Amino acid sequence: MAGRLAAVCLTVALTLPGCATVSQPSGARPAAAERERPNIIFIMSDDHAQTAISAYGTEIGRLAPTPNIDRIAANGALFENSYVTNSLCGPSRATMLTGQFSHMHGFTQNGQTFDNTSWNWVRELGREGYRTALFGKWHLNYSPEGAGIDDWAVLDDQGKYYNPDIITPTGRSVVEGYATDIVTDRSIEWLEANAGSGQPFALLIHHKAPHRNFMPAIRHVQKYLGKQFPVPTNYFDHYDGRPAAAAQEMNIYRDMYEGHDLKMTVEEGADELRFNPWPDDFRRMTPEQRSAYFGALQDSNDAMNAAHMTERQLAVWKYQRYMSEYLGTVAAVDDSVGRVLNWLEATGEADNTILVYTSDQGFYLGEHGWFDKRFMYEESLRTPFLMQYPGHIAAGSRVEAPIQNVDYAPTFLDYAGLPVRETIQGRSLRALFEGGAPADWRRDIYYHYYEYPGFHSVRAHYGVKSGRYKLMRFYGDIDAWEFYDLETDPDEMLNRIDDPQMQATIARLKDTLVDLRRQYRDSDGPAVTDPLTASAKGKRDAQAAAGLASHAHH
Ligand code: SGN
Ligand code: CA
Repeated sequence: MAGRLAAVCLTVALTLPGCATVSQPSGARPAAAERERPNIIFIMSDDHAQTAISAYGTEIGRLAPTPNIDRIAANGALFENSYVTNSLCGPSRATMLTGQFSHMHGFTQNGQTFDNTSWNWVRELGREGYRTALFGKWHLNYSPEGAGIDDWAVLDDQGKYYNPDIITPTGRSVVEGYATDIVTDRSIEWLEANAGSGQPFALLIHHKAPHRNFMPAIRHVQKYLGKQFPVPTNYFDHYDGRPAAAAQEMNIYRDMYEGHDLKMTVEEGADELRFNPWPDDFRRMTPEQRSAYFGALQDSNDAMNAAHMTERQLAVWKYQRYMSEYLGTVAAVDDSVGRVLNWLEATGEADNTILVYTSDQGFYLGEHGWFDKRFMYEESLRTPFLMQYPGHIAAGSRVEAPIQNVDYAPTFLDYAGLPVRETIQGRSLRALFEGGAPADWRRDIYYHYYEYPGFHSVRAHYGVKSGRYKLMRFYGDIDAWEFYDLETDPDEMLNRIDDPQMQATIARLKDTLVDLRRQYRDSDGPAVTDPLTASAKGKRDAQAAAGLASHAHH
């Protein structure tokens, strides 16, 4: 209770002069001046869907709760409308560091090389007296060398779940253990060594999980095995009227690798895996890890092989296996968040620390039949965002104002007492906690995805989300507009671009899109007013799905 009173005082200290002295246990807190400059802990996972966090009130969250991530929502704020600008790892990370859209920082697609010497908020805080560190996935190039971060140890490229290669300023080595735990251990060791030095700190914890190929820690392999998760109603999507959606290659029952991703064996009693084009993920495990991991799946695999399922039954089985593996990896991320929160609470640093949990983008958990991300449809456009700062953000807040990952950099600058740079295209979130969204807060979300051709064959597109409506333009070899009313069609199944009743709204959204592209200075891709050129039909390789869908009606 005393802690809570102290927290309330922090927000009103300026107006209630007596307050600041009321509940200050002598010597237990940093000096008043440093209290103005909070520590920052930025925890980001990779591909974590909002729907897989229980604080978001979802059915998956009920079946696979994330009690520690939920603590952040209880201590602070949960953002109900948090979006990315380009649903892909590298572009998203560059956006979070720079506060710019992809076309401005230049990292539009994975595989490009980020210029580490570009301005980023972490270096800026370091220059102003913060101790800074990053542990986990970088994925913008080989390492953060030159990015101005004091201490770092990163996973190589996408990172491996077991016994990952870790790159540090002094070289590279294989570290035995489970990636999420290794990254957490390093982070807590760093906190132990650097917190309380009188300098504020900024620590970035970037997990690999729950990214493909979805390998839980040994302790979690069976956590959700056999649990029945609700199959999305559009799992067997027909993709009618959505040519780009029909042409993707990110379907769970068609494109997922049965060995590499789903760890399915070839036959009952066998331990040989089905399609496994990148054997390194399993080969690098120790014999003990391998036998514990696959041993835990053997009965489930044997039962699957013995059942001789129909194509449709197998598609549903794959969804359940995917959920079990994906959510199993989330369990260790949640453990990690718990360890960091426990550390903050035990050391008394919690009151002076901003802690954020987010992901580099959202993810499909079977909606439209998919895994992966990239599309501007809701499940990958949305990303989790939870933030606590006791005394400054009211416990249990729910923020409805739409935010985007361009807002993180200006937020951290703001709280560190630094001016916002002109190059930044987002806006500090601080006002949202202090009196609510300003009248001129953004209403419309701008999005632009570029990586095509590429993994999973998602066509380039840009678009706007404006309240209940969404308008997108796919371009390139599929040139097509899509329009959705999310209120009547939250699953985005009905493209109403040709619906006569919608033409006025569509025209209004096109104008908004023109304005946003001008405001953010994006001239990549066709202009909004350019007529469609290529066939809108696209490759209809959704036949397998359509076949399964019609099967569903019998
Ligand atoms: C890897 C994955 C893809 C994923 C990309 C991008 N394949 O290439 O499924 O879309 O990463 O992910 S994998 O089997 O090699 O892991 S991102 O998080 O980096 O954007
Ligand atoms: Ca990612």
